[in-house]
Amino acid sequence: MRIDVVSIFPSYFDGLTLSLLGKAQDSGLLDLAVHDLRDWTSDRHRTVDDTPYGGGAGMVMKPEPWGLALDQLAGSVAEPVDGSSRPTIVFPSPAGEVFRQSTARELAGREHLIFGCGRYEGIDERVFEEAAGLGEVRLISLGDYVLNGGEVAVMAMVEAIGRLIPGVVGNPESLVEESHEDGLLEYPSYTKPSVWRDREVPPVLLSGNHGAIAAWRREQQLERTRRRRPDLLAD
Ligand code: 6SD
Repeated sequence: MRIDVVSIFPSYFDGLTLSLLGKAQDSGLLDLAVHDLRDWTSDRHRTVDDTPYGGGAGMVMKPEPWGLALDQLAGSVAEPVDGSSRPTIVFPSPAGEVFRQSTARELAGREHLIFGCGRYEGIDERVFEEAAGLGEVRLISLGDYVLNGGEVAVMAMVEAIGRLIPGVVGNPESLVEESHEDGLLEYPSYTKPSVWRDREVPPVLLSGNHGAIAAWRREQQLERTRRRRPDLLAD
């Protein structure tokens, strides 16, 4: 999978060279490139923002650098005749659809993702219209809170998507037993020692009875979900 990220703070993404996603890049499973939006400016000050039409507080990201960046990056991957490699272009936004595990699964199936990180009061609206001519545009929210820009949201999305690329997580069984994969929260985990500060590991886990362990874990998933996330069980 190819992922391009465009930001005015590319060093935010240095952490993506670590751990599992770093290995995925070394092994060629993930081709990740982070770009500085200012590379598509041409003035002396490498300007990416301007005052908003209609007035109001703050600055808005100018359309021209975004247009040039997206033209170049959308055209950077060879296009099969059927057009199937048109990229999916994601802009994080508190006004977008909520990012879920199902969204991560869907986007992990794409050949080419481009993430555009807004800053200031956001990006000139015409950039989204223009991007729709280059690929599928998705405005996606990490959750119902406001960040200062798209970078942290893109970090989270790239990590959630990247670990679903086949081969990135060493033991694929660890992908199916985690929170949100079956609509429930994950069961609790324990390791040695079996007693720590007078706290015992639930005895069923030491019983060797695999049927009883599976039943106990299911019950824990249901109980936790009822208590912490009743919205996941509603319908
Ligand atoms: C100015 C942005 C881009 C500002 C954001 C996304 C979520 N879920 N909260 N806040 C956000 C994204 C804020 O550019």
